[in-house]
Amino acid sequence: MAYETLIVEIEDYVALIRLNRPDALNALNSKLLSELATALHAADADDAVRCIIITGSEKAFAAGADIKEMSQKSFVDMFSSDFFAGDSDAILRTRKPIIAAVSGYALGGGCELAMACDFIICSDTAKFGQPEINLGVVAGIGGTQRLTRFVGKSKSMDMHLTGRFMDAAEAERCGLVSRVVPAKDLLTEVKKVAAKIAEKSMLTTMVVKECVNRSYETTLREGILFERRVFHALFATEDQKEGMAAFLEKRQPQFRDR
Ligand code: CO8
Repeated sequence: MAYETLIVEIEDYVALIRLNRPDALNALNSKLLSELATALHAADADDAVRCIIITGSEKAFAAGADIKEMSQKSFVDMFSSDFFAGDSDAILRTRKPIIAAVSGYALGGGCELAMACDFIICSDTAKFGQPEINLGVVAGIGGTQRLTRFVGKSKSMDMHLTGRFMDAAEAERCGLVSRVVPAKDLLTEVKKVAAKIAEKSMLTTMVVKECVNRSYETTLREGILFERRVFHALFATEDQKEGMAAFLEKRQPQFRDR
């Protein structure tokens, strides 16, 4: 399918979704978010996809929600359309793993989009920020909630209240990103990580996602019980038998996602 604001390529079981509004530093407008929701839904349903990467350009992952599109809207416009709600939630409905590959600016909605992915790998040029305060607004796609869970209250307050940018080294130090790589190697490295994930049982991969995400939604005791029950349940799968047999037979497992 052809998109106006995205470039999608599927290769070796990995879907690479590139945000493509170069003139606006990949600012997120309604068209882009709706196309992203469609692309994620399609990738989730496609047996040829086992891992998804969302990336931008070298200069910008995404410089935020599109300020031009929003600037003249009223409260009634925003509220009655529940602006961005359905499409920005599409990422949460995606069951396959999603890696954000961030180079350059990931600001406002761009930082929020990256944080909504399962994990973030960034280049050494990455700059994260929640500068909405400079526009007289607040983050609106989860930034005040997710950034606080990633980096703690003090740094989250600092970022949201001052609107300052955080560089890649700080982002790695405080746990916002899982790895930092040189800018020229970003996609090669992220594709290698995606390929590694794509080798696993898709069934188990989706279960891992559910378990880790559960830790954001529930108490520790309930989360641990959920994890233990899921662990027990996986003994009903062929992939558990295959994974453990392969280990004992000193060979690579052949998972069949069942
Ligand atoms: N929206 C629209 N256009 C943008 C955006 C944006 N967020 N960011 C950059 N652009 C455009 C610029 O207007 C410019 O276009 P033009 O050439 O037509 O003037 C082009 O991209 C290039 O930008 P700059 O010339 O500014 O490039 P610089 O290298 O000088 O600066 C920056 C790069 C620092 C990234 C700068 O562009 C900037 O500060 N951008 C805005 C960052 C920002 O404030 N982001 C937060 C936006 S608000 C938001 O994300 C809220 C999310 C929640 C929505 C919730 C809905 C429910």
